[in-house]
Amino acid sequence: MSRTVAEQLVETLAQAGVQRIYGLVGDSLNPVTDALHRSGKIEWIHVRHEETAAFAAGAEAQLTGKLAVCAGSCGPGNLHLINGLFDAHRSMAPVLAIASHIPTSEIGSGYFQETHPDQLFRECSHYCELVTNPSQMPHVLQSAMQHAVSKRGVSVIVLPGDVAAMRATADAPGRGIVTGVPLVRPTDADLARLADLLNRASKVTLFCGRGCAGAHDELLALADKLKAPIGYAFRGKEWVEFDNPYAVGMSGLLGWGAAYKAMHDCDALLLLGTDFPYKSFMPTTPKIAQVDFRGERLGRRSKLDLGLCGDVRETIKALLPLVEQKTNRKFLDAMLEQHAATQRKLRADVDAGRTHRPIHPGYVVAMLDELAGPEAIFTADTGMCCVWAARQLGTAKGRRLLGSFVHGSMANAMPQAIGAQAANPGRQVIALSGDGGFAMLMGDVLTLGQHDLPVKILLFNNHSLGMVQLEMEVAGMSPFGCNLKNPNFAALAQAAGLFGVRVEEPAQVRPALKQAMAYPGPALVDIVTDPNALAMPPRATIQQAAGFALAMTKLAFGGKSDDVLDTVAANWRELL
Ligand SMILES: Cc1ncc(C[n+]2csc(CCOP(=O)(O)OP(=O)(O)O)c2C)c(N)n1
Repeated sequence: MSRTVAEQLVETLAQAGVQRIYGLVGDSLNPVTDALHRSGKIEWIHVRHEETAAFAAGAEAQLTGKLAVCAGSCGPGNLHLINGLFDAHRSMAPVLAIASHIPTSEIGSGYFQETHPDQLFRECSHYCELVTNPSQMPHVLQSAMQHAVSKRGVSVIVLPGDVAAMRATADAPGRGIVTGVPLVRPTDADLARLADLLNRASKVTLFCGRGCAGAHDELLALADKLKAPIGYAFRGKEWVEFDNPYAVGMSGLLGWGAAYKAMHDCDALLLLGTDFPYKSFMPTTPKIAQVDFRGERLGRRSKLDLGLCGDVRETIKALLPLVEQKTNRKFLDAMLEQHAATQRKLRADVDAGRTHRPIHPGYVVAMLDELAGPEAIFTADTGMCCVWAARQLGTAKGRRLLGSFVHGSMANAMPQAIGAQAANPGRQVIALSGDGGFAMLMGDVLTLGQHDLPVKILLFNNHSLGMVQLEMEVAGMSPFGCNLKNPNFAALAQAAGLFGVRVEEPAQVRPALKQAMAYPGPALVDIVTDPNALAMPPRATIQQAAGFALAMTKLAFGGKSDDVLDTVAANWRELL
Protein backbone atom coordinates (compact mmCIF):
# COMPACT_ATOMS: atom_id res chain seq x y z
CA MET A 1 0.00 0.00 0.00
CA SER A 2 1.36 3.39 -0.90
CA ARG A 3 2.29 5.85 1.81
CA THR A 4 0.82 9.21 2.66
CA VAL A 5 2.90 12.35 2.39
CA ALA A 6 2.97 12.50 6.20
CA GLU A 7 4.24 8.92 6.41
CA GLN A 8 6.87 9.70 3.82
CA LEU A 9 7.92 12.73 5.87
CA VAL A 10 8.26 10.73 9.07
CA GLU A 11 10.11 7.90 7.35
CA THR A 12 12.57 10.29 5.69
CA LEU A 13 13.24 12.15 8.95
CA ALA A 14 13.88 8.86 10.75
CA GLN A 15 16.30 7.83 7.99
CA ALA A 16 18.08 11.14 8.44
CA GLY A 17 18.67 10.31 12.09
CA VAL A 18 15.97 12.47 13.67
CA GLN A 19 15.10 10.92 17.03
CA ARG A 20 12.42 13.23 18.37
CA ILE A 21 10.11 16.06 17.38
CA TYR A 22 9.07 18.76 19.83
CA GLY A 23 5.63 20.17 19.27
CA LEU A 24 1.96 20.44 20.03
CA VAL A 25 -0.78 18.68 18.08
CA GLY A 26 -3.58 20.37 16.16
CA ASP A 27 -6.00 19.56 13.34
CA SER A 28 -3.82 20.32 10.34
CA LEU A 29 -0.86 18.58 11.98
CA ASN A 30 -2.85 15.45 12.83
CA PRO A 31 -1.79 13.44 9.74
CA VAL A 32 1.86 14.01 10.70
CA THR A 33 1.49 13.17 14.39
CA ASP A 34 -0.65 10.16 13.50
CA ALA A 35 2.05 8.92 11.12
CA LEU A 36 4.65 9.53 13.82
CA HIS A 37 2.63 7.63 16.36
CA ARG A 38 2.13 4.66 14.05
CA SER A 39 5.74 4.54 12.91
CA GLY A 40 7.13 4.47 16.46
CA LYS A 41 10.53 5.51 15.12
CA ILE A 42 10.51 9.10 16.35
CA GLU A 43 9.60 10.28 19.82
CA TRP A 44 7.00 13.03 20.17
CA ILE A 45 7.93 15.52 22.90
CA HIS A 46 4.65 17.07 23.74
CA VAL A 47 5.19 20.63 24.99
CA ARG A 48 2.64 23.11 26.36
CA HIS A 49 3.71 26.08 24.24
CA GLU A 50 5.19 25.84 20.77
CA GLU A 51 7.87 28.45 21.57
CA THR A 52 9.26 25.89 23.98
CA ALA A 53 9.36 23.35 21.15
CA ALA A 54 11.50 25.64 19.01
CA PHE A 55 13.86 26.55 21.86
CA ALA A 56 14.18 22.88 22.78
CA ALA A 57 14.95 21.85 19.20
CA GLY A 58 17.48 24.70 18.98
CA ALA A 59 19.21 23.51 22.14
CA GLU A 60 19.31 19.91 20.94
CA ALA A 61 20.81 21.02 17.63
CA GLN A 62 23.43 23.20 19.32
CA LEU A 63 24.49 20.42 21.64
CA THR A 64 24.52 17.57 19.13
CA GLY A 65 25.38 19.49 15.97
CA LYS A 66 22.70 17.40 14.28
CA LEU A 67 19.33 18.21 12.76
CA ALA A 68 16.57 18.71 15.34
CA VAL A 69 12.89 19.11 14.56
CA CYS A 70 9.90 20.98 15.94
CA ALA A 71 6.31 21.27 14.75
CA GLY A 72 3.25 23.41 15.20
CA SER A 73 -0.29 23.34 13.88
CA CYS A 74 -1.73 25.90 11.47
CA GLY A 75 -2.02 29.61 12.25
CA PRO A 76 -1.45 30.36 15.95
CA GLY A 77 0.16 26.98 16.55
CA ASN A 78 3.13 27.51 14.29
CA LEU A 79 3.15 31.25 14.94
CA HIS A 80 4.11 30.39 18.52
CA LEU A 81 7.28 28.74 17.19
CA ILE A 82 8.62 31.94 15.77
CA ASN A 83 10.63 33.40 18.64
CA GLY A 84 12.39 30.13 19.34
CA LEU A 85 13.09 29.72 15.63
CA PHE A 86 14.66 33.16 15.47
CA ASP A 87 16.87 32.12 18.34
CA ALA A 88 17.85 28.84 16.69
CA HIS A 89 18.49 30.48 13.35
CA ARG A 90 20.64 33.24 14.78
CA SER A 91 22.53 30.66 16.86
CA MET A 92 23.21 28.68 13.68
CA ALA A 93 21.38 25.65 15.05
CA PRO A 94 20.26 23.20 12.34
CA VAL A 95 16.53 23.02 13.00
CA LEU A 96 13.69 21.92 10.77
CA ALA A 97 10.27 23.33 11.61
CA ILE A 98 7.16 21.66 10.30
CA ALA A 99 4.53 24.36 10.10
CA SER A 100 1.28 22.72 9.21
CA HIS A 101 -1.18 24.84 7.30
CA ILE A 102 -4.87 25.34 6.48
CA PRO A 103 -6.39 23.29 3.60
CA THR A 104 -4.96 24.26 0.21
CA SER A 105 -8.43 24.97 -1.15
CA GLU A 106 -8.87 27.69 1.49
CA ILE A 107 -5.57 29.53 1.13
CA GLY A 108 -6.28 33.16 0.37
CA SER A 109 -9.88 33.08 1.57
CA GLY A 110 -9.34 34.55 5.01
CA TYR A 111 -10.08 31.11 6.42
CA PHE A 112 -10.16 30.24 10.11
CA GLN A 113 -6.60 30.42 11.51
CA GLU A 114 -5.18 31.54 8.18
CA THR A 115 -1.71 33.06 8.19
CA HIS A 116 1.02 32.87 5.57
CA PRO A 117 3.79 30.90 7.23
CA ASP A 118 5.84 30.84 4.03
CA GLN A 119 6.12 34.62 4.44
CA LEU A 120 6.18 34.76 8.23
CA PHE A 121 9.13 32.44 8.67
CA ARG A 122 11.21 33.76 5.83
CA GLU A 123 13.28 36.07 8.01
CA CYS A 124 14.19 33.35 10.49
CA SER A 125 15.15 30.64 8.01
CA HIS A 126 17.49 29.74 5.18
CA TYR A 127 14.75 27.83 3.42
CA CYS A 128 10.99 28.14 3.74
CA GLU A 129 8.64 26.47 1.26
CA LEU A 130 4.98 25.70 0.96
CA VAL A 131 4.11 22.19 -0.23
CA THR A 132 0.93 22.21 -2.28
CA ASN A 133 1.40 18.99 -4.20
CA PRO A 134 2.59 15.56 -2.96
CA SER A 135 5.16 15.34 -5.75
CA GLN A 136 6.99 18.34 -4.24
CA MET A 137 7.53 16.72 -0.88
CA PRO A 138 10.65 14.60 -1.49
CA HIS A 139 12.75 17.40 -2.94
CA VAL A 140 11.40 20.10 -0.62
CA LEU A 141 12.13 17.92 2.40
CA GLN A 142 15.59 17.07 1.15
CA SER A 143 16.37 20.72 0.45
CA ALA A 144 15.00 21.82 3.79
CA MET A 145 17.12 19.34 5.73
CA GLN A 146 20.18 20.07 3.66
CA HIS A 147 19.81 23.84 4.05
CA ALA A 148 19.46 23.53 7.82
CA VAL A 149 22.54 21.36 8.12
CA SER A 150 24.79 22.89 5.47
CA LYS A 151 23.95 26.53 6.04
CA ARG A 152 23.48 26.00 9.78
CA GLY A 153 20.16 27.46 10.72
CA VAL A 154 16.44 26.97 10.35
CA SER A 155 14.42 25.48 7.52
CA VAL A 156 10.65 25.52 7.45
CA ILE A 157 8.28 23.23 5.58
CA VAL A 158 4.78 24.63 5.35
CA LEU A 159 2.53 21.62 4.97
CA PRO A 160 -1.24 21.94 4.55
CA GLY A 161 -3.11 19.23 6.40
CA ASP A 162 -4.87 17.99 3.27
CA VAL A 163 -1.57 17.56 1.43
CA ALA A 164 -0.07 15.69 4.41
CA ALA A 165 -2.95 13.22 4.23
CA MET A 166 -2.64 12.64 0.44
CA ARG A 167 -0.91 9.66 -1.12
CA ALA A 168 2.74 10.26 -1.82
CA THR A 169 3.30 10.26 -5.56
CA ALA A 170 7.05 10.54 -5.76
CA ASP A 171 9.65 8.39 -4.06
CA ALA A 172 11.70 9.89 -1.29
CA PRO A 173 15.31 10.31 -2.44
CA GLY A 174 16.38 7.92 0.32
CA ARG A 175 19.94 9.14 0.32
CA GLY A 176 19.84 10.79 3.74
CA ILE A 177 21.50 14.09 4.39
CA VAL A 178 25.06 15.08 3.77
CA THR A 179 26.43 16.39 7.05
CA GLY A 180 30.09 16.87 6.17
CA VAL A 181 31.44 20.38 6.58
CA PRO A 182 34.37 21.53 4.41
CA LEU A 183 37.59 22.78 5.96
CA VAL A 184 38.03 26.41 5.00
CA ARG A 185 41.31 28.20 5.32
CA PRO A 186 42.61 31.51 3.96
CA THR A 187 45.06 31.68 1.07
CA ASP A 188 48.80 31.51 1.72
CA ALA A 189 49.09 35.19 0.78
CA ASP A 190 46.48 36.21 3.36
CA LEU A 191 48.11 34.05 6.02
CA ALA A 192 51.46 35.71 5.29
CA ARG A 193 49.84 39.13 5.70
CA LEU A 194 48.37 38.14 9.03
CA ALA A 195 51.67 36.69 10.24
CA ASP A 196 53.41 39.92 9.24
CA LEU A 197 50.87 42.03 11.16
CA LEU A 198 51.30 39.88 14.27
CA ASN A 199 55.08 39.66 14.00
CA ARG A 200 55.41 43.46 13.81
CA ALA A 201 53.29 44.03 16.91
CA SER A 202 54.86 43.92 20.33
CA LYS A 203 51.59 43.54 22.29
CA VAL A 204 49.02 41.19 20.76
CA THR A 205 45.61 40.25 22.18
CA LEU A 206 43.34 37.48 20.94
CA PHE A 207 39.57 37.88 21.28
CA CYS A 208 37.59 34.71 20.72
CA GLY A 209 34.03 33.72 19.99
CA ARG A 210 31.92 30.69 19.24
CA GLY A 211 33.95 30.03 16.10
CA CYS A 212 36.79 28.86 18.37
CA ALA A 213 34.87 25.67 19.22
CA GLY A 214 37.26 22.77 18.85
CA ALA A 215 40.33 25.00 18.51
CA HIS A 216 41.47 25.06 22.15
CA ASP A 217 44.91 23.51 21.59
CA GLU A 218 45.62 25.68 18.57
CA LEU A 219 44.56 28.84 20.42
CA LEU A 220 46.89 28.10 23.29
CA ALA A 221 49.75 27.37 20.92
CA LEU A 222 49.18 30.71 19.17
CA ALA A 223 48.90 32.61 22.45
CA ASP A 224 52.12 31.01 23.61
CA LYS A 225 53.98 32.08 20.49
CA LEU A 226 52.61 35.60 20.64
CA LYS A 227 52.62 35.88 24.44
CA ALA A 228 49.08 37.10 23.97
CA PRO A 229 46.28 37.37 26.53
CA ILE A 230 43.04 35.72 25.41
CA GLY A 231 39.73 37.49 25.98
CA TYR A 232 36.41 36.07 24.92
CA ALA A 233 32.79 36.82 24.18
CA PHE A 234 30.05 34.95 26.05
CA ARG A 235 29.60 32.47 23.22
CA GLY A 236 33.31 31.81 23.25
CA LYS A 237 33.50 31.22 27.00
CA GLU A 238 32.59 27.53 26.93
CA TRP A 239 35.23 26.78 24.31
CA VAL A 240 38.05 29.04 25.45
CA GLU A 241 38.09 29.61 29.20
CA PHE A 242 38.88 26.16 30.61
CA ASP A 243 42.48 25.07 31.28
CA ASN A 244 43.69 28.30 29.74
CA PRO A 245 46.70 30.06 31.30
CA TYR A 246 46.25 32.98 28.87
CA ALA A 247 42.58 33.66 29.67
CA VAL A 248 41.75 37.20 30.81
CA GLY A 249 37.95 37.03 30.98
CA MET A 250 35.16 38.58 28.97
CA SER A 251 34.47 41.99 27.52
CA GLY A 252 31.08 43.58 26.95
CA LEU A 253 28.14 44.27 29.21
CA LEU A 254 28.65 40.99 31.05
CA GLY A 255 32.38 41.36 31.16
CA TRP A 256 34.85 40.90 33.94
CA GLY A 257 38.56 40.32 34.10
CA ALA A 258 41.12 42.18 32.03
CA ALA A 259 39.76 41.49 28.55
CA TYR A 260 38.64 45.06 27.93
CA LYS A 261 42.03 46.47 28.90
CA ALA A 262 43.92 43.82 26.94
CA MET A 263 41.91 44.68 23.83
CA HIS A 264 42.49 48.40 24.21
CA ASP A 265 46.13 48.42 25.28
CA CYS A 266 47.52 46.08 22.61
CA ASP A 267 49.11 47.02 19.27
CA ALA A 268 47.37 44.23 17.39
CA LEU A 269 44.02 42.65 18.15
CA LEU A 270 43.14 39.37 16.49
CA LEU A 271 39.42 38.59 16.45
CA LEU A 272 38.84 34.87 16.07
CA GLY A 273 35.42 33.45 15.18
CA THR A 274 33.55 36.19 16.97
CA ASP A 275 30.62 38.32 15.96
CA PHE A 276 30.63 40.16 19.29
CA PRO A 277 27.96 42.81 18.75
CA TYR A 278 28.86 45.79 20.92
CA LYS A 279 30.91 48.27 18.90
CA SER A 280 31.38 50.55 21.89
CA PHE A 281 33.56 47.94 23.56
CA MET A 282 35.86 47.62 20.54
CA PRO A 283 39.10 49.57 20.44
CA THR A 284 40.04 51.88 17.60
CA THR A 285 43.78 52.35 18.02
CA PRO A 286 45.34 48.89 17.60
CA LYS A 287 45.57 47.16 14.25
CA ILE A 288 42.63 44.78 14.04
CA ALA A 289 42.66 41.51 12.11
CA GLN A 290 39.68 39.18 11.98
CA VAL A 291 39.22 35.54 11.07
CA ASP A 292 35.76 34.15 10.43
CA PHE A 293 34.54 31.31 8.26
CA ARG A 294 31.60 33.50 7.28
CA GLY A 295 33.25 36.12 5.11
CA GLU A 296 30.20 38.36 5.25
CA ARG A 297 30.86 39.00 8.92
CA LEU A 298 34.31 40.49 8.44
CA GLY A 299 34.54 44.10 9.50
CA ARG A 300 30.94 44.60 10.46
CA ARG A 301 31.62 45.33 14.14
CA SER A 302 34.91 47.19 14.20
CA LYS A 303 37.50 48.70 11.96
CA LEU A 304 39.29 46.04 9.97
CA ASP A 305 42.92 46.24 8.96
CA LEU A 306 43.00 42.68 7.71
CA GLY A 307 40.17 40.19 7.21
CA LEU A 308 40.61 36.49 6.55
CA CYS A 309 37.91 34.05 5.62
CA GLY A 310 38.52 30.71 7.26
CA ASP A 311 37.75 28.23 9.97
CA VAL A 312 39.57 29.30 13.17
CA ARG A 313 41.26 25.96 13.83
CA GLU A 314 42.45 25.45 10.28
CA THR A 315 43.60 29.05 10.02
CA ILE A 316 45.66 28.91 13.21
CA LYS A 317 47.18 25.58 12.18
CA ALA A 318 48.34 27.10 8.91
CA LEU A 319 49.39 30.35 10.57
CA LEU A 320 51.49 28.95 13.39
CA PRO A 321 54.61 28.11 11.35
CA LEU A 322 54.66 31.69 10.03
CA VAL A 323 54.46 33.36 13.43
CA GLU A 324 57.68 34.31 15.15
CA GLN A 325 58.14 33.23 18.74
CA LYS A 326 57.89 36.23 21.07
CA THR A 327 59.67 36.11 24.41
CA ASN A 328 58.60 39.31 26.13
CA ARG A 329 55.76 38.44 28.53
CA LYS A 330 55.44 41.88 30.12
CA PHE A 331 52.09 42.77 28.53
CA LEU A 332 50.71 39.26 29.01
CA ASP A 333 51.74 39.12 32.66
CA ALA A 334 50.28 42.55 33.38
CA MET A 335 46.94 41.49 31.91
CA LEU A 336 47.02 38.17 33.74
CA GLU A 337 47.69 39.99 37.00
CA GLN A 338 44.77 42.33 36.43
CA HIS A 339 42.59 39.35 35.60
CA ALA A 340 43.72 37.57 38.76
CA ALA A 341 42.86 40.69 40.78
CA THR A 342 39.30 40.62 39.38
CA GLN A 343 39.04 36.95 40.21
CA ARG A 344 40.16 37.68 43.77
CA LYS A 345 37.45 40.34 43.97
CA LEU A 346 34.85 37.90 42.67
CA ARG A 347 35.99 35.33 45.22
CA ALA A 348 35.75 37.94 47.97
CA ASP A 349 32.18 38.66 46.81
CA VAL A 350 31.43 34.95 47.07
CA ASP A 351 32.85 34.84 50.58
CA ALA A 352 30.75 37.85 51.53
CA GLY A 353 27.76 36.05 50.01
CA ARG A 354 27.91 33.31 52.61
CA THR A 355 26.18 35.60 55.08
CA HIS A 356 24.72 38.33 52.85
CA ARG A 357 20.94 38.74 53.10
CA PRO A 358 19.03 38.81 50.82
CA ILE A 359 20.96 36.09 49.04
CA HIS A 360 23.43 37.33 46.44
CA PRO A 361 22.77 35.57 43.09
CA GLY A 362 26.50 35.46 42.33
CA TYR A 363 26.98 33.42 45.48
CA VAL A 364 24.34 30.94 44.30
CA VAL A 365 26.09 30.44 40.97
CA ALA A 366 29.45 30.06 42.69
CA MET A 367 27.94 27.27 44.82
CA LEU A 368 26.41 25.73 41.73
CA ASP A 369 29.79 25.80 40.04
CA GLU A 370 31.29 23.85 42.92
CA LEU A 371 28.52 21.27 43.06
CA ALA A 372 27.72 20.63 39.39
CA GLY A 373 29.43 17.78 37.59
CA PRO A 374 32.11 17.95 34.92
CA GLU A 375 29.64 17.06 32.19
CA ALA A 376 26.87 19.42 33.28
CA ILE A 377 24.87 21.34 30.69
CA PHE A 378 23.77 24.78 31.87
CA THR A 379 21.22 27.02 30.25
CA ALA A 380 20.99 30.65 31.32
CA ASP A 381 18.03 32.97 30.91
CA THR A 382 18.53 36.33 29.26
CA GLY A 383 18.81 38.86 32.05
CA MET A 384 21.00 38.98 35.12
CA CYS A 385 21.45 35.18 35.08
CA CYS A 386 23.84 35.78 32.20
CA VAL A 387 25.93 38.11 34.34
CA TRP A 388 26.30 35.57 37.12
CA ALA A 389 26.86 32.70 34.68
CA ALA A 390 29.51 34.73 32.86
CA ARG A 391 31.33 35.55 36.08
CA GLN A 392 30.84 32.63 38.43
CA LEU A 393 30.26 29.58 36.29
CA GLY A 394 33.35 27.68 35.27
CA THR A 395 32.93 26.03 31.92
CA ALA A 396 35.31 23.15 32.52
CA LYS A 397 36.06 21.00 29.49
CA GLY A 398 33.01 18.81 28.97
CA ARG A 399 30.53 21.28 30.39
CA ARG A 400 28.24 23.21 28.08
CA LEU A 401 26.56 26.56 28.47
CA LEU A 402 23.62 27.62 26.32
CA GLY A 403 21.64 30.83 26.32
CA SER A 404 19.87 33.11 23.93
CA PHE A 405 23.18 34.78 23.34
CA VAL A 406 22.52 36.22 19.89
CA HIS A 407 18.77 36.73 19.82
CA GLY A 408 18.58 37.76 23.48
CA SER A 409 15.12 36.41 24.21
CA MET A 410 13.80 35.98 27.72
CA ALA A 411 12.40 32.61 28.79
CA ASN A 412 14.97 30.54 26.95
CA ALA A 413 16.57 28.64 29.82
CA MET A 414 13.92 26.12 30.85
CA PRO A 415 12.82 25.34 27.25
CA GLN A 416 16.43 24.88 26.20
CA ALA A 417 16.95 22.60 29.20
CA ILE A 418 14.07 20.45 27.94
CA GLY A 419 15.83 19.93 24.62
CA ALA A 420 19.20 19.46 26.31
CA GLN A 421 17.84 16.80 28.63
CA ALA A 422 15.77 14.99 26.01
CA ALA A 423 18.83 14.67 23.80
CA ASN A 424 21.18 13.82 26.69
CA PRO A 425 19.23 11.59 29.09
CA GLY A 426 22.23 10.73 31.25
CA ARG A 427 23.60 14.22 31.74
CA GLN A 428 23.04 16.76 34.45
CA VAL A 429 21.01 19.63 32.97
CA ILE A 430 20.56 22.81 35.00
CA ALA A 431 18.53 25.86 33.99
CA LEU A 432 19.41 29.22 35.52
CA SER A 433 16.06 30.97 35.24
CA GLY A 434 15.06 34.55 35.99
CA ASP A 435 11.70 34.95 37.69
CA GLY A 436 10.47 37.03 34.74
CA GLY A 437 11.81 34.60 32.18
CA PHE A 438 10.55 31.51 33.97
CA ALA A 439 7.03 32.89 34.36
CA MET A 440 6.87 33.67 30.65
CA LEU A 441 6.87 29.99 29.59
CA MET A 442 6.06 28.53 33.00
CA GLY A 443 3.44 26.16 31.61
CA ASP A 444 6.21 24.00 30.23
CA VAL A 445 7.40 23.07 33.68
CA LEU A 446 4.65 20.46 33.21
CA THR A 447 6.57 19.02 30.26
CA LEU A 448 9.36 18.04 32.63
CA GLY A 449 6.98 15.82 34.57
CA GLN A 450 5.15 14.57 31.51
CA HIS A 451 8.35 13.40 29.85
CA ASP A 452 10.22 12.52 32.99
CA LEU A 453 13.04 14.93 32.28
CA PRO A 454 15.14 15.36 35.45
CA VAL A 455 16.06 18.99 34.73
CA LYS A 456 17.04 21.12 37.73
CA ILE A 457 15.74 24.70 37.67
CA LEU A 458 17.49 27.33 39.74
CA LEU A 459 15.03 30.15 39.90
CA PHE A 460 16.54 33.53 40.75
CA ASN A 461 13.55 35.05 42.43
CA ASN A 462 14.55 38.71 42.76
CA HIS A 463 10.97 39.97 42.30
CA SER A 464 12.24 42.12 39.47
CA LEU A 465 12.96 42.31 35.77
CA GLY A 466 16.43 42.97 37.07
CA MET A 467 18.40 43.49 33.89
CA VAL A 468 15.98 46.14 32.70
CA GLN A 469 15.95 47.72 36.13
CA LEU A 470 19.71 48.06 35.78
CA GLU A 471 19.38 49.50 32.28
CA MET A 472 16.96 52.11 33.56
CA GLU A 473 19.16 52.98 36.49
CA VAL A 474 22.33 53.43 34.48
CA ALA A 475 20.36 55.69 32.14
CA GLY A 476 19.31 57.78 35.13
CA MET A 477 15.66 56.69 35.03
CA SER A 478 13.86 55.45 38.06
CA PRO A 479 12.90 51.81 37.49
CA PHE A 480 9.35 51.53 36.20
CA GLY A 481 7.40 48.38 35.36
CA CYS A 482 10.16 46.15 36.70
CA ASN A 483 8.77 44.83 39.96
CA LEU A 484 7.22 41.37 40.01
CA LYS A 485 4.67 40.17 42.53
CA ASN A 486 5.67 36.55 42.64
CA PRO A 487 4.14 33.42 44.09
CA ASN A 488 6.07 30.83 46.05
CA PHE A 489 7.51 29.08 43.00
CA ALA A 490 8.62 26.08 45.05
CA ALA A 491 5.02 25.47 46.09
CA LEU A 492 3.94 25.85 42.46
CA ALA A 493 6.57 23.33 41.40
CA GLN A 494 5.40 20.88 44.05
CA ALA A 495 1.83 21.26 42.82
CA ALA A 496 3.12 20.42 39.34
CA GLY A 497 4.72 17.22 40.63
CA LEU A 498 8.32 18.45 40.84
CA PHE A 499 10.61 18.46 43.82
CA GLY A 500 10.42 22.06 44.99
CA VAL A 501 12.36 23.85 47.67
CA ARG A 502 12.37 27.52 48.66
CA VAL A 503 15.53 29.16 49.89
CA GLU A 504 15.60 32.47 51.75
CA GLU A 505 18.78 32.17 53.79
CA PRO A 506 22.30 31.99 52.40
CA ALA A 507 23.10 29.02 54.60
CA GLN A 508 20.33 27.05 52.87
CA VAL A 509 21.71 27.56 49.37
CA ARG A 510 24.26 24.78 49.30
CA PRO A 511 22.12 22.10 51.00
CA ALA A 512 19.15 22.95 48.76
CA LEU A 513 21.25 22.71 45.60
CA LYS A 514 22.67 19.39 46.74
CA GLN A 515 19.20 18.07 47.52
CA ALA A 516 17.87 19.12 44.12
CA MET A 517 20.83 17.65 42.29
CA ALA A 518 20.51 14.35 44.12
CA TYR A 519 16.80 14.13 43.38
CA PRO A 520 16.16 11.63 40.58
CA GLY A 521 13.46 13.68 38.85
CA PRO A 522 12.82 17.31 37.89
CA ALA A 523 13.41 19.82 40.65
CA LEU A 524 13.03 23.53 41.20
CA VAL A 525 14.97 25.59 43.72
CA ASP A 526 13.19 28.90 44.33
CA ILE A 527 15.92 31.19 45.64
CA VAL A 528 14.85 34.58 46.93
CA THR A 529 17.73 36.74 45.77
CA ASP A 530 18.80 40.32 46.21
CA PRO A 531 16.96 42.53 43.68
CA ASN A 532 19.68 45.13 44.14
CA ALA A 533 22.51 42.82 43.18
CA LEU A 534 23.21 44.75 40.05
CA ALA A 535 26.41 44.63 38.11
CA MET A 536 28.10 47.40 36.25
CA PRO A 537 29.84 46.64 32.96
CA PRO A 538 33.62 46.18 33.22
CA ARG A 539 34.12 49.64 31.89
CA ALA A 540 31.33 51.73 33.36
CA THR A 541 31.44 55.12 31.70
CA ILE A 542 31.28 58.31 33.68
CA GLN A 543 27.79 58.81 32.22
CA GLN A 544 26.71 55.35 33.35
CA ALA A 545 28.02 55.88 36.87
CA ALA A 546 26.45 59.32 36.88
CA GLY A 547 23.17 57.85 35.59
CA PHE A 548 23.21 55.28 38.33
CA ALA A 549 23.79 58.03 40.90
CA LEU A 550 21.00 60.10 39.34
CA ALA A 551 18.58 57.19 39.54
CA MET A 552 19.47 56.73 43.18
CA THR A 553 18.84 60.42 43.81
CA LYS A 554 15.46 60.18 42.09
CA LEU A 555 14.57 57.20 44.25
CA ALA A 556 15.63 59.09 47.35
CA PHE A 557 13.54 62.12 46.39
CA GLY A 558 10.68 59.75 45.64
CA GLY A 559 10.75 58.72 49.28
CA LYS A 560 12.55 55.44 48.65
CA SER A 561 15.70 56.13 50.58
CA ASP A 562 15.73 52.60 52.00
CA ASP A 563 15.88 51.24 48.45
CA VAL A 564 18.74 53.58 47.71
CA LEU A 565 20.70 52.42 50.69
CA ASP A 566 20.07 48.77 49.79
CA THR A 567 21.14 49.30 46.19
CA VAL A 568 24.24 51.25 47.03
CA ALA A 569 25.16 48.74 49.74
CA ALA A 570 24.78 45.90 47.23
CA ASN A 571 26.78 47.63 44.54
CA TRP A 572 29.41 49.83 46.04
CA ARG A 573 32.07 47.33 45.07
CA GLU A 574 31.08 47.51 41.41
CA LEU A 575 31.30 51.27 41.40
CA LEU A 576 34.78 51.50 42.78
C1 LIG B 1 10.86 38.11 25.14
C2 LIG B 1 11.59 39.29 25.72
N1 LIG B 1 10.92 40.30 26.28
C3 LIG B 1 11.56 41.35 26.83
C4 LIG B 1 12.94 41.40 26.82
C5 LIG B 1 13.69 42.58 27.46
N2 LIG B 1 14.38 42.08 28.67
C6 LIG B 1 15.66 41.66 28.66
S1 LIG B 1 16.17 41.09 30.13
C7 LIG B 1 14.69 41.41 30.84
C8 LIG B 1 14.45 41.13 32.29
C9 LIG B 1 14.56 39.70 32.64
O1 LIG B 1 14.02 39.54 33.92
P1 LIG B 1 14.17 38.21 34.72
O2 LIG B 1 13.88 37.04 33.86
O3 LIG B 1 13.37 38.33 35.96
O4 LIG B 1 15.72 38.13 35.05
P2 LIG B 1 16.64 39.11 35.92
O5 LIG B 1 17.25 40.07 34.97
O6 LIG B 1 15.82 39.75 36.97
O7 LIG B 1 17.66 38.19 36.50
C10 LIG B 1 13.80 41.97 29.91
C11 LIG B 1 12.42 42.42 30.23
C12 LIG B 1 13.61 40.33 26.18
N3 LIG B 1 14.93 40.30 26.08
N4 LIG B 1 12.93 39.29 25.67
